[in-house]
Amino acid sequence: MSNRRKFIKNATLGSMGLSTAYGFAHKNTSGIETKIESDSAAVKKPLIISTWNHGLPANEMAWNYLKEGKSGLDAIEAGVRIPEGDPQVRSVGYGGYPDREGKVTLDACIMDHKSNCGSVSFLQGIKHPISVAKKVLQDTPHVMLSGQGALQFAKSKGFVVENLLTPESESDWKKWLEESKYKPVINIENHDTISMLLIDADGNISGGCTTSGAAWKMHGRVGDSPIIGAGLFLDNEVGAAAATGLGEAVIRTAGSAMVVELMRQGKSPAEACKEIVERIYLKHKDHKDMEYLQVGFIAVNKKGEYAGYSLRSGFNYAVYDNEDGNRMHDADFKMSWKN
Ligand code: SD4
Repeated sequence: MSNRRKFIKNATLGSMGLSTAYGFAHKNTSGIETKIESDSAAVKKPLIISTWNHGLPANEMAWNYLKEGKSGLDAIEAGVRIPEGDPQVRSVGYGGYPDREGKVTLDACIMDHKSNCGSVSFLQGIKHPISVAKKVLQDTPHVMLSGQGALQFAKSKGFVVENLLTPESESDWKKWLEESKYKPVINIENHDTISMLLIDADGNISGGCTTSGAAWKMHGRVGDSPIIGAGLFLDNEVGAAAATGLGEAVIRTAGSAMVVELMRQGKSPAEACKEIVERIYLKHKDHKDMEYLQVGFIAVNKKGEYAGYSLRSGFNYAVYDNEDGNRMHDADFKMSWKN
């Protein structure tokens, strides 16, 4: 059956509360039992979930790709290219805030249901790092390319080098220089990283993540977003998770990988996201980062159950499925910004 026909069939079955057969309680490829209950009636697919308001247009594009029968990987790439190319989105791609030296440096990664991954970090001058990350996945024996090497690779693949610092971002940077205080104000300084997770019509999971990182970071700083296991992780037998927020805290705790492992042990996406946010809180409550710490996770399991949860208020995410279309959800959170 063509992918397009499968998409229509599964979307129809999904809306009837039915689905093609799925087994969830099984030994995975490493022989470890995955404690996700067998429930062939509950698989919700296709399903797309993305961080922040810019997730809505990104989901829309990714959904159209799936509808046309394109792969999950292509849909992720096409979806997150929307905020990457939008100069109004000041935390991703073109128009993203620069580092303290006025350089826009970008991080991105992408992963498919076979655990193939591609990633670029500290990449400059390329508007769509997600597409370079996909090329790393497809055309190299590696997972991650960084800095000059990533740029050299991008150029060899025909990517055009351009100035990504818009006049608006340059002027904000100059204003910041007057005081030069590093204090990332996540959710307030505009929207943040886009992370996208999806289940395609076959029930296969893929994910991607792209960002300009923390505004006014040190030159050379790389966050969690291009790091498989930190900013993004998935196991096609279990589910997927992705992060937004202060990358340092997510790296310290291997955030997304841990959310997926908790789901493997039988936790729901909501329980798994909450537990890892609690853990991040406990590890950081006496840390210097606590004053401005925000982290948020989105997660989806193989059944199509999904959730978002953040340390502090203000995190939201976009979900697209056949039943309810494309809409925003406010994530549950541990505390408000005043605590
Ligand atoms: C980073 N996690 O570079 C990214 C930034 C982000 O919400 O997601 N901000 O640390």
